[in-house]
Amino acid sequence: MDDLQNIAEKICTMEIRGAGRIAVAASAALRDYARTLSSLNIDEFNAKIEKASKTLVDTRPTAVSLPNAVTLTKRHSATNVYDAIDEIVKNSESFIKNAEEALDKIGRIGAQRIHDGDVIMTHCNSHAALSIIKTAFDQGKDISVVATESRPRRQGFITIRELNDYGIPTTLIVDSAVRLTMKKVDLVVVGADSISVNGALINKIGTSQLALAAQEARKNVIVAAETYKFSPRTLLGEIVEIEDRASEEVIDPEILTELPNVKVSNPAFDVTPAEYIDLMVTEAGAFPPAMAYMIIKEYLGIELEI
Ligand code: RI2
Repeated sequence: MDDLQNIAEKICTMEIRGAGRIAVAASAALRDYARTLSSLNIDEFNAKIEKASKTLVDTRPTAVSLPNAVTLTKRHSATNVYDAIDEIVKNSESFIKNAEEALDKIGRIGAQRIHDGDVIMTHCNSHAALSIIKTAFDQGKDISVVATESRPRRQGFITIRELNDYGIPTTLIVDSAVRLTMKKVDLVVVGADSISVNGALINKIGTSQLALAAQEARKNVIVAAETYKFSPRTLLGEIVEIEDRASEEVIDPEILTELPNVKVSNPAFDVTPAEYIDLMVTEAGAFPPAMAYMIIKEYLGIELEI
């Protein structure tokens, strides 16, 4: 359980971050934990797996990739522990393999929408969005990127380093320069933490501002998302919880103690309604956001997480 606690801690503190990465890390942690439980009877085993699953899922509330990964990993129909471990290990291996392959497929499908000469704006640091950008570049397209800083944690710095190392010309902007800069951009490509059944995107705080500015400037917005980032629970009317993070991410705590009348609000994600999104690129194809229900039904099944 120590190793699993350690992974949970790293997800909480965002040492492991990105909706896809936390899902893969959680699945692997649950797999490795299951392997340590072979001396238990099946009821004890199931109880331990449930507890461990909750520990992992409780780390971050917004990215549905996390509960989806845990649910897909932990389910088994075995009546003895050895078979249960075997099923969980297989589930995890298949989830992780599919997640890796999905990134490649998203890259190939999404790159079709990128043309020679395009300037692409992206936000935060999304492996799925970067897969599209890098694939287009690999195809020899002459592209460049505008990357937002993405306050407060500045994941944009991870993006610019990655793009720099890949040789892709990149411009860093502060988040408040999005609207002004949109005029020079051809399209927006972002990732996803969750997508609800009505096609709304929940992604890093500030994403909805990119989408608003893009719509005003008549630029397309493409969302890159593996199918496991769609939320089955929204089918039951559930709202995706927006994670509120610590004030220390925004302001030095010492400065804050000098300001007794000031409090800090630090929502980590925002919601972009479907009407601001032109296309969702998944490993199963590119769809308009109105088809989110179909993705949930076909690729996740409505029994997930319910
Ligand atoms: P990939 C990240 O969340 C960002 O919001 C990013 O757009 C999203 O996950 C998807 O990232 P955070 O963990 O799965 O930085 O595409 O809060 O890498």
